[in-house]
Amino acid sequence: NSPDSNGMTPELEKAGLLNKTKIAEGGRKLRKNWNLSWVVLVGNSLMFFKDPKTQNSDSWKPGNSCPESSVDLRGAQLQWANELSSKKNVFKLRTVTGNEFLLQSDTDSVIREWYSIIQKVIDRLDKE
Ligand code: I3P
Repeated sequence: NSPDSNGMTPELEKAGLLNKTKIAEGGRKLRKNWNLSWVVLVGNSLMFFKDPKTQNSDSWKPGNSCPESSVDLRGAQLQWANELSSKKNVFKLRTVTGNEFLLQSDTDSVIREWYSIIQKVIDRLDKE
């Protein structure tokens, strides 16, 4: 059941702080630039916020500050990618448009929860 397609407000699935770097844009490789990001998963979108003041679970709602970037999870691919970084607990998210992000947390349980909930959303969209 997709909350987006019937006009209902999508639900907040998860929000929290992760280290993030974009490593490709439209298939073109980028130089890594790791930053702490407030990450919000709502409906089919993963949103990244820069401003620490936006770090609450309402930050994605209309009227609040805009995300730095937003990723459509439809058709996206997720994989563990510890070989792509000297950091531990790294996974890579690739969008259909060829944008690639690495996400990381030093806390094992935190990164596992994010991996699993993002994969769940991707799987749900694949079945639609
Ligand atoms: C990069 C920076 C990154 C590092 C990256 C370096 O150097 O140290 O943190 O990625 O390694 O190139 P610079 O600041 O000069 O751009 P990790 O922390 O993920 O290892 P890489 O080139 O092996 O990806």
